[in-house]
Amino acid sequence: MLLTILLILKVGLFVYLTRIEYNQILIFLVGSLITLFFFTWIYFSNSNKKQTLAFSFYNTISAIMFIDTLYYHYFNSLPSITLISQMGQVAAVGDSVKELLNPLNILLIADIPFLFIYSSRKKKKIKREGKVYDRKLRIGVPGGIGLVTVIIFLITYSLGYGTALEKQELYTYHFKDLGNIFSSTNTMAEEDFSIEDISNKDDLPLRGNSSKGNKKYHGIGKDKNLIVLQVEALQNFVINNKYEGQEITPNINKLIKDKSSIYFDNYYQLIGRGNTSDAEFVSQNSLYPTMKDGSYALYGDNTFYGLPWILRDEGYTSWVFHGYKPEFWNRDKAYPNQGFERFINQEDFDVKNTIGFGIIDEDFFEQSIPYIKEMGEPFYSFMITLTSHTPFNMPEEYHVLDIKEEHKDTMFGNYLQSIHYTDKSIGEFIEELKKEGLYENTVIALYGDHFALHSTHENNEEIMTEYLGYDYDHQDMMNIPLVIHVPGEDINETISTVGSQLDFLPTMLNIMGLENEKGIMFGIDLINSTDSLVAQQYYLPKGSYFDSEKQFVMAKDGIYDHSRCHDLKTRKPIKIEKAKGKYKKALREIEISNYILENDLIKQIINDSGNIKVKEK
Ligand code: GP9
Ligand code: MN
Repeated sequence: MLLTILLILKVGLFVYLTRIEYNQILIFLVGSLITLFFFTWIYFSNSNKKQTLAFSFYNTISAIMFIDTLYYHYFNSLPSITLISQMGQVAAVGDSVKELLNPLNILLIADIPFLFIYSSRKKKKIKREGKVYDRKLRIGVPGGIGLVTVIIFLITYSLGYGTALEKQELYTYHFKDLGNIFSSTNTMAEEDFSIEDISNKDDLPLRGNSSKGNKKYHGIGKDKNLIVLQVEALQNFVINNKYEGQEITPNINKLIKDKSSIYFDNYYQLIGRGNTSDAEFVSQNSLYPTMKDGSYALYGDNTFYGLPWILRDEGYTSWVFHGYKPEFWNRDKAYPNQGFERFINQEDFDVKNTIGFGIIDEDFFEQSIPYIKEMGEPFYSFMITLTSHTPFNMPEEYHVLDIKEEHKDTMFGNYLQSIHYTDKSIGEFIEELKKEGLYENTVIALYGDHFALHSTHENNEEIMTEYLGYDYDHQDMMNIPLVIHVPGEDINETISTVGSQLDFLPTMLNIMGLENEKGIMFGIDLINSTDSLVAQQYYLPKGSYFDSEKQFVMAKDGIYDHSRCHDLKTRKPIKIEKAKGKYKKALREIEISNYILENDLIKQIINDSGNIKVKEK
């Protein structure tokens, strides 16, 4: 009895912690009934192990709830069982996981040690009493509860609220998740798919980013070297901003002010489970990341035709630089297929000074210069920084900014120190390029991989809202900067077209005066098009998007009427009917991109000179 009551209370806590907005009572009721079903099934049985069974069930469900709520707090969705394969990666970012724990989460498992004593006493009592239930009770009680549950399910589905249970109710979600693993390999059934879906250029911007015609800034970087800096956790709010009178990123700001730079201030992250590595993948290939695992982990062996390959076809040498273990995120296996000829990693550097993950950014940049020189010209160096990684703890000697007492030892305060440090190392790197005579003939593109300060994490929201002077939400959280510097050009401007990492490749191809003749791109050239679609599926429910005028957030329960939409600038609500067309387009694009990855279609396109052979409807 005690275990049943406690677990039902936990079902209630789970509903609260996963911030279910609609149909809470229904979801609580179904969760409680299923709990009751399992307990009555166990306790009314005549098994002599019933207490052990009940206690194991209790512990398992408590542990699942604990993991779910922890994950939910960060990702705004429930985790899939497939994530078990990512456990190693989680251990590596362990520091950040620790920061997620809060007392209510811990409550979900804190009682287990105490219940051990209760359970062993209960075990003896059950043995002593030796009660035997007759068939009527044994089957009747759980059967009756099961029947009521089934009827509730049937009614819920017939009213069109099935997804509310599938996406939010503890047991239903995990049963469905398990079912998905066994039932499908493709997210998109072949009968739903026709060759036109890929080749119809009017409908989708696939392969539609031809750089032909009179395009602004077309080819201004032609034949120049290219350095792309992907900066760890560089958010846009620090750019051109001050903290207590101190410039946070003076060196990046200086680059932005340069007459030869373009700055994109409405640029967004577009990552999935692969985090940093997905930011790389999406930016290089203009494909959506998979949500099943890191894109490099799942599709590392596929054929691609992104920036490294396109530049190699133009005679460039393409290398990638990152100061960490080569196997992390499956980079060592994935990079050759991405088109990188060499991966300069932790093993190639003299790792004397480390912060957090590995070699400090200053050493990373300094020691990369000889390798860049070794590449010969024209070169493409893709460089991924590391030091400004969450939770942003650096030894005192690296702290330069004066942080107010109230912000000391907060994530916000530590982040400012950390990103200020990375900015300094970027400044030094640029100076070094100048000294080496490399700056004048090299295009530099710089962007953040993803957010630093999660809006629901610690007291970030409170501090950031106070700092910014308006509510800190996902929109600001996912906003990262993109800067492109083309030496010798007089082009200084800020472009506010809404875009994401998906648009990086087409934008860069326009700058470099190149075309993607073989591959497929979902993005747009942010200099010559304003037809934005930033379709998120991580941190926000799939189907959510930003476009040039609005932010649409699909409802977590999968019911369109529960979704929200607001004007990007005024933040005033917009009627959700207006958002439906692009919502459908977002889902369709993501499905097609997944289909391309799952079926390694770019390989087919390249091998068969542009033709795609897929089973027609
Ligand atoms: C490690 C680094 C991790 O190689 O890329 O960053 P993360 O993916 O955790 O942001
Ligand atoms: Mn990262």
